[in-house]
Amino acid sequence: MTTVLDTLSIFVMPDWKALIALLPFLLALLFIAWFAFTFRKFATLGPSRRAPARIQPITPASVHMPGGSAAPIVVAFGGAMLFLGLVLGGIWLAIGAVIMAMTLTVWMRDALRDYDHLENRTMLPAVIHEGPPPGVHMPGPSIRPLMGALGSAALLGGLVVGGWVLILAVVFLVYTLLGWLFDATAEYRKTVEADKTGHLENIPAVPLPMRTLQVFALAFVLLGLSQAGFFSSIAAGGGTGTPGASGAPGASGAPGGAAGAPPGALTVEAKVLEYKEKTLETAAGKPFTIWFVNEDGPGTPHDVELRNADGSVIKKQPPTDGGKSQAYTYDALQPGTYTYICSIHPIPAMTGTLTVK
Ligand SMILES: [Cu+2]
Repeated sequence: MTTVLDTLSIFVMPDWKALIALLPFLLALLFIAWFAFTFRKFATLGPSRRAPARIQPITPASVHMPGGSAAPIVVAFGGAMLFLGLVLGGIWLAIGAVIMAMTLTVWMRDALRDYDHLENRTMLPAVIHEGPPPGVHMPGPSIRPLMGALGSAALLGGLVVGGWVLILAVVFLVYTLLGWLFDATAEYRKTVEADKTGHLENIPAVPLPMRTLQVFALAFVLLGLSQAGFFSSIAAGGGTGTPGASGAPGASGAPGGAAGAPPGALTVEAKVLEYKEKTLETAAGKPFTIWFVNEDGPGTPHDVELRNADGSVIKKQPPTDGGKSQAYTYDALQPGTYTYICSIHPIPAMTGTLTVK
């Protein structure tokens, strides 16, 4: 009877929290269904083809255009695998990077084949126009979209890492977008002019700003390394040998490490977006302290947020900026397993398990 009542209660009084947690899965299912539907629609469109019946595309005389290529889709898959690896970390990152590199190689092979094809066909007349044919207006090639893509990528990276890298990314993106805006304004002026003269002229092509790109690239690399604590570890390594080589906790090797820790505290160190200690242990029924050492550079804050098995936060803690240390105190806990995680970078590398016995 009790079993029957228990089973019925699920339907009479549903666990709303669990149901809401299922929403993302429901959305994912909908998405997959929609994708399958679209895929089926395209797959069944037109007569079905059995390999290898594909007709070699023949370019009409005087026109050069590469044929259809699966490379962009393959590379998109490689990109997805790489991002998955970045999220899952560890061996998955290596697998994702290898798949990405392989898909890029596929694209390069395609491109090389295109190029060879072009080389062999010496008969192909190369028609070089001075500009668009009369009566056609087409803006010239522009470097702005590529720089916009670079800026967006830098911005996303900056949002993860924070600090000066983020500021630099914003500066680069603003620089790019302003340039794009000026180009667009100049194009618009030419169009207005054309209304009077009846002749539309392209704005002069913008050369690739190599020097600016080089300066930004160098600044990104230097700031990124500095934020990851690369230079401070070199400075520390010069004096006392490789940091952390002595291994034993409490050794004076770690820069600014366990030195200031309160007695009996559990130490957690973070470096390059990763906790060094991924498992901790403490006694049940006793208050305890986590001494947190952030060995990343200033501008890269981390914290140690202790969570219950259901994901609820036990005590909200302030972040610790790069190069600083902080004691996170906790009240006594029941025996069990708890998760500690960086609430700023909730990735597997910044997640650990606390066992309370
Ligand atoms: Cu963090």
